[in-house]
Amino acid sequence: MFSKEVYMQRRQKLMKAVGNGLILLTGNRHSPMNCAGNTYKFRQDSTFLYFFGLDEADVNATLDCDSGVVTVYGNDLSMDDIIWMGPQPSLRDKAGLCGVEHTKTAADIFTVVKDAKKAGQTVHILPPYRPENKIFLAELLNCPIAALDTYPSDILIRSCVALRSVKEKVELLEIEHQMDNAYLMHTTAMWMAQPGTYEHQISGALEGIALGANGAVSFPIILARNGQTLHNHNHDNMLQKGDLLLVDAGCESQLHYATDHTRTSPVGGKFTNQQREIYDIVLAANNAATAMAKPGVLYRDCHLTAARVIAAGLKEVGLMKGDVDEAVALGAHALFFPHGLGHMMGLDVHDMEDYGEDYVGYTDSIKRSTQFGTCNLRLARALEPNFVVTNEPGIYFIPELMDLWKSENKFRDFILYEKLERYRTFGGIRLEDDIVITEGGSRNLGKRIPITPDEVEAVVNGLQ
Ligand SMILES: [Mn+2]
Repeated sequence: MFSKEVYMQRRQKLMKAVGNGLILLTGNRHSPMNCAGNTYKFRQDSTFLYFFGLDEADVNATLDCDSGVVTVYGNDLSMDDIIWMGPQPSLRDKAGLCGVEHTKTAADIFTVVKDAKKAGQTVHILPPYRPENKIFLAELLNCPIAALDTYPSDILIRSCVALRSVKEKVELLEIEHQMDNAYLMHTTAMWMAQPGTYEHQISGALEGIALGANGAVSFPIILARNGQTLHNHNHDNMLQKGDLLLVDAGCESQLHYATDHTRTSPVGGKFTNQQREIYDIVLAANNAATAMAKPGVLYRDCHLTAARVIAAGLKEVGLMKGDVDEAVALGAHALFFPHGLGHMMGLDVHDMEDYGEDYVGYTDSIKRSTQFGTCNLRLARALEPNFVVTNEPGIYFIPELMDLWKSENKFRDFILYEKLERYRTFGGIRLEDDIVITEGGSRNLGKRIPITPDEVEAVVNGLQ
């Protein structure tokens, strides 16, 4: 945990920003995997971690903006619990670690919320995402589960976003410290990218690195010779010489801060000329976006810059034609780059996505595009110092999408469909870094994981 002052200050800021009412924050519970006593690895709710740091199941909290009283609710262990799970500090002691003086039993929260409602106090909640918490909140607020959708508090969400978007020094240190494990995961994947190796052998090794560092993966690993499938979680294939292996993976620190990188390696150790040509374009797009990222710049403009670098590069290779700016404005590049440039990262890999993507990445004046491709951009708003964001352009050859657009004669003025045939089995390339916005620009977090084609080949060949 951070020092208790960190959590106390965050809670003060939150109560001040929300202004009045009772803020109700739910921690997570254990979630059964196949029976009640056999649970998934516990993951605390990120908002709860941010304001309390208490990394354990079955605790909840209220912050009374009107009286300033903060209370943590939970039960101390029974002798039976201690026999099975060992002794634990009392709830009072644990609450003390994050600077909370008031503790009550788990059941007391029902009375507190009921009394608040009776007194006409607004009860602020965040959008629940776990079924167990939806049931709990429905009981607590005495409303049907379906009606919970309309319940979350706009001001609470906005206040949490405002606080969590700007990373504190202690958070940046925690994230940056975790980058060594991210580096090890990705260089291990490169080193293992050999013919005859199965994808799951590599994903298993990477997950082991995350767990072995007393953390966890920050999201299910995306690892595939079929990199054109953007979120590929099937790891059944055996790698063959000449394949491209796309690995999008990250780990969580002990305090649950995420990393998220993507690298693409030539199986067996040598990019073909065709692969290297496309790789260089993606790398140029990544570098251009980082060079441009600074306070005041819309991340949407970084995304569009990356898209223009991609369109210009594909024009040079002979797969696109016409005016690059026009092609990107109309969305023709999205055949090859159908996702967004990146997202915020922090306690969640897609930071605060449980609040709703638009709250985090968009503002009242910066609205989400409806155009295919750009509509998937998670972060479009203006950057600010100490935002942590991912930069992850890619080029993919998705046969089904190429066939569909060709049959529809879509963007014939910009796309040379006949030339695309040679790329049907190419797969995809994505290159993702984690960057922090500084006062005057941006910088990579941690030592940059090998990324130039020469560097990557060297690692695959065991030379680095
Ligand atoms: Mn990402």
